[in-house]
Amino acid sequence: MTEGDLPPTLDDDTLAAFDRVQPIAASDAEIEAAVRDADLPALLAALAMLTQDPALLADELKPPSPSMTARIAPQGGLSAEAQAKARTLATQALIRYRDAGCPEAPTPSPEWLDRIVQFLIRDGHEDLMDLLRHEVNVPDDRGAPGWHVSDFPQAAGTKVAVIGSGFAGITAAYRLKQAGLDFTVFEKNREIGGVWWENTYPGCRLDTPNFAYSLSFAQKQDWTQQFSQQPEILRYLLDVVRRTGIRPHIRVNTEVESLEFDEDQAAWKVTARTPDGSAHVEHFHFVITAMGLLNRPHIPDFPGLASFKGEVVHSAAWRPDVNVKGKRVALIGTGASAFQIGPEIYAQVSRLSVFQRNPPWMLPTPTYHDDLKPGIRWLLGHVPSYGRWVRFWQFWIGVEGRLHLVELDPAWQHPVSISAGNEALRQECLAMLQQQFADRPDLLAHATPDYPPGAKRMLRDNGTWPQMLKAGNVGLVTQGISHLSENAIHTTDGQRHEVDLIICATGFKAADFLYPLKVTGRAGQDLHRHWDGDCRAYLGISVPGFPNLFMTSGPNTGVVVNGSAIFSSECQVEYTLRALRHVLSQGHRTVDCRPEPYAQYNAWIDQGNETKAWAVAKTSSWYKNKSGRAAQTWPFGMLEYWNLTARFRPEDHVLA
Ligand code: N01
Repeated sequence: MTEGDLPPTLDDDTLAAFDRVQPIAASDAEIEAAVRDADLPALLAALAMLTQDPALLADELKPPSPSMTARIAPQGGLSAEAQAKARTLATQALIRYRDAGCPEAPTPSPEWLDRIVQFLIRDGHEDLMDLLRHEVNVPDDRGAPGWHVSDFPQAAGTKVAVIGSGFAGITAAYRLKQAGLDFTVFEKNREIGGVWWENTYPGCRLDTPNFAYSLSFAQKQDWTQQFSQQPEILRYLLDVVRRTGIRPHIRVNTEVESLEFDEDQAAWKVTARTPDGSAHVEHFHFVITAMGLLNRPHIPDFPGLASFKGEVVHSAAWRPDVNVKGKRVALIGTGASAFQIGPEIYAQVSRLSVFQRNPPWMLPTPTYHDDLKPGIRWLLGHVPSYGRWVRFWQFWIGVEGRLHLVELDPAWQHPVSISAGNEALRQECLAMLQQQFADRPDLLAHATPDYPPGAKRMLRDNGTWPQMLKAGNVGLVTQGISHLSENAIHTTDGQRHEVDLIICATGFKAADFLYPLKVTGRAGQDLHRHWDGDCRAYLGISVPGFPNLFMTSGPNTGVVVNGSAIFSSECQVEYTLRALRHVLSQGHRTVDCRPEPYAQYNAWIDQGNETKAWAVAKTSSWYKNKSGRAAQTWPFGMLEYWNLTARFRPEDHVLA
């Protein structure tokens, strides 16, 4: 899919149009039916904002919001009685709103917003209010830089390069455009979208709800599913690019190969490979990397791989001509990618052999593949800011998420779990496994992880993975791969598995941040040599000695059980714009992080990670680097990261 696949013009090609809703023409009965499907706490909040009716915020309707276990309490844990009352009040409020002619939503006073948050979330919520305004105060883009380069005449001529045009690159480009800066986005692929352009494997979809996995400044109301499929997400990104007007700044088919800091010019010398294969060299004062983290395929160096005569494809490099029909297929890996591919293809192949090293823990998600309920879709399309409140509500539920269940209790004695909470989570997941494999104890033994939940990414399951494993033409291979030959994979038990096609769902070079970009900072220092395989950064964004360079999705910013990567990358971009404001407004040319705050920050991060399941457990995962340090993961809540990046700290930098 490319830009050409979008409709030529829309009625309203603006970002604001994403938020626009239709006036209500539905009957009372239709409204009542829609409300039956609603996420009630979010609907009460949206209607309270719309109508300012205090009855919608009655104490008895306040969601108790129990902590998350394997499951999320439906409707914030409201009793059946409270739910019934909430539905009646919401229906009446919508009917009154319709009868009044669907007036413009008033801008809520700070006191009223405060009251809604007190109802929805908690008392003593001051730390949340900025975020709330960022997320819900629709008419005002709270993430906007709030400054324009023309405010600072000394900053005229400042140029910024953005590397990558996935979610983070698009965010950076949009914010730079709002600030009026001269910027160029370099994209190695022939279209924007990053991983959502590259990953086209069968079954590719989100496993984080798209209300959270979308941009705060582009809240689409007409998602068809809660866990959207790849084409819908790519289409969304294409649409955002069009509506933000950043397309003319994007150079596709142009891969940045190296960055070299030029002290004289106080700028980065950017060398990029152009579509005709020639090198393009240009200086930019600032560089924002938006290269993603999980996009450089890792294909294990299996002995004999080169002698294999069949086809080999990596999940993230799927080609349209790969045909699985009637073939003997090997699926190597049982991570998030394999989990989506296997169930999608097994019915088409003659034989599917799934090569598993470690089974994943599965989170029960019965509605994983379902369309959004019609009532929810109707509410999203007709109730102003309902979608934003759903997003904020989901953020709140997920802000700590399952963090409390993956924290080590040093006094806890158990061969697998690491705390009482972790054991409770394990038991919940075990119960689901036991139920799903009740008829296949042989598979149950192999599908049961021997490490604590949270040590690796937990995968969503609605029953399709177990169903696939039980199919007559599917075999689970748990012996290690010893080597490959012309037409077979050989395992360490001496078995030979004949295959025509190998799908490597074997993950990415996640520990090698910015790979394969060559970055040469001050005094000729090479960033990869400096890191030596153990990547670190201040706030996940900057590294001392590499001035004017800002990363998104950098070291220790990956969220494991509590949030979305899109949220973090928006934090990183908004922080970067704050930093640029400071530098440009003060007439500085360079900003370089000081070594002490960098070291302190990383010590604090390491301390946080050391007590988490992903660091404690011995099992392999992409969260850890070769030295065993958790270099990818953010160990705290998302609100903490938001607050940490909300302010640029000049005292932590050398400004010159
Ligand atoms: O990769 P992975 P992934 N021999 O690294 C196995 C995101 N994502 O592409 O578990 C045999 O998780 C390895 O085995 P083990 C998401 O953040 C999101 O699946 O290490 N097997 C493992 O089973 C996810 O976490 C979505 O023992 C080998 C698998 O390959 C991340 O991307 C969808 C092996 C690799 O799993 C990565 O997921 C897809 C070897 N030599 C991905 N080497 C969404 O839905 C590795 N393995 C948004």
